[in-house]
Amino acid sequence: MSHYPVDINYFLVPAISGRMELDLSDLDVEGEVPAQLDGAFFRMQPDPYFPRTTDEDVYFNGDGVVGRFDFSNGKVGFRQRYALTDKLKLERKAGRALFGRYRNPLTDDPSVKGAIRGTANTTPLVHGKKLYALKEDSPPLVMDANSLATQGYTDFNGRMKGQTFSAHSKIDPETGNLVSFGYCQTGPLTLDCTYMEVSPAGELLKEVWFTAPYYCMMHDFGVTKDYVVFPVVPMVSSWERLKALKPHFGFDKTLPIYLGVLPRNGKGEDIRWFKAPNQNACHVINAFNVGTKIHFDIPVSKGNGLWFFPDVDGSPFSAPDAMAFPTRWTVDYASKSDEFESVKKLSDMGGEFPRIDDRYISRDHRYAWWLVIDLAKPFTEGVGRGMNALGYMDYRTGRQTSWWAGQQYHMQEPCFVPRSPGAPEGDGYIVVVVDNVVTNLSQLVILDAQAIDKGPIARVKLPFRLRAGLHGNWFDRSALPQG
Ligand code: V55
Ligand code: FE
Repeated sequence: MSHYPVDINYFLVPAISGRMELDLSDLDVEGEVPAQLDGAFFRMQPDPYFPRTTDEDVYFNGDGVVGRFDFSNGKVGFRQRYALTDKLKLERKAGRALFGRYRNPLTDDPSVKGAIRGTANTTPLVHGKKLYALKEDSPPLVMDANSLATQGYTDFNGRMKGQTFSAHSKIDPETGNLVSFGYCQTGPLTLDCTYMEVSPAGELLKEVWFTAPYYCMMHDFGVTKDYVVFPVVPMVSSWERLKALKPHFGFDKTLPIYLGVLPRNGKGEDIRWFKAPNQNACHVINAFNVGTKIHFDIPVSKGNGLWFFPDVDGSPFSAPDAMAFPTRWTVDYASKSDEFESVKKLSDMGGEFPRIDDRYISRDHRYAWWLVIDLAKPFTEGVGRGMNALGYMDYRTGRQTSWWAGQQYHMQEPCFVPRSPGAPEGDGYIVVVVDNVVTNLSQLVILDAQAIDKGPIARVKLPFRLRAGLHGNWFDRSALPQG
């Protein structure tokens, strides 16, 4: 078993909170939940509803389960429901799994041919009072943001012609639009991509088509005032791989990476692809532009970060090469060169799942928080090392700090919560799920966003352990439907 940097158990935890749908009120709290916090923190975990039909159980293939922590008057409730995808509805009717391997339609039961394979398992996002449960291989699934009842997939009244909508769609705080993109838009493995914007009223305002330089996992992107920015890293696939029942993705060390820059008011042909040597990156910190210059912040690693999508050349997983460090890539849309203008490492605290104060998406942000893998800290034998600390940086002063969750804890993606909707940038709290891997109990920990090193203000306790989650977002009560 590998204990470095992240143990495989962290993602599999098969027996933890399996198939649980529940409502809890007035959770047990150690410390004090800030009474002015009024809203909900939504988070998502993949959790296969039926046992797999194949030997493969890639964590990314689990059915989406939304958790909703409701904050009101210093009390916290928790509700958890499955995203009732078309896939899950078909499987529940049959009483067994019908869909096979992750992103491999060749492994499905013939009865479900043509059905949307999405699991809606990556990101919960509220926009226009609707909760979208997002997965990058399928359209957005609409849910009720309070009851978590599923309404179904939307194509925005027929206006969305592509087949996918990124799990890393973002709300532009300037326009209020939901800005999104998708890849493999005309079917699995195709090079067709789109950039989309949805108004707060739910109208698809644009769908701009462009072509990727090669097929790969286009997981996240950047939004600036004037541009959308697409990192292309060599987590690749092919029909040969799918026919051979290999994992959908594998990392190719021979390919360059690209950063695509498309003016938000432009046409697909206006995209420019900037090129850099082979390396890897996944979740975007933020992006902003100053004139034609685009600053794009992202944790970058030398090699593959996902051991369950192994290198295509068969080389073993390299934990040191998987460690990602926050980095700033700068390119100039007006440049004559297709090279990056500069590359700057921002921190020596390696990790992933970066967040900012989301009210600063597309603007020059001052603060970032992310999950750190602190190799100097002890971990629990037999369970393995997880992401064990929270990192903080202030770009203006250069101050960087961290909070170690402790030897018995693994951490999930943090989320910044403003002290109040109008509070200055970074003035507020971090909420972060931590899992005790010894007692198998999870907590939602609340920290002062500017003093994370002082430790939690409050620990909200769940009477069970959550599965490893992907992404989470906070929404003030004013963004939620009434009732
Ligand atoms: C990611 C997660 C996914 C997926 C593709 O974190 C990429 C990256 C949870 O599903 O399908
Ligand atoms: Fe993600």
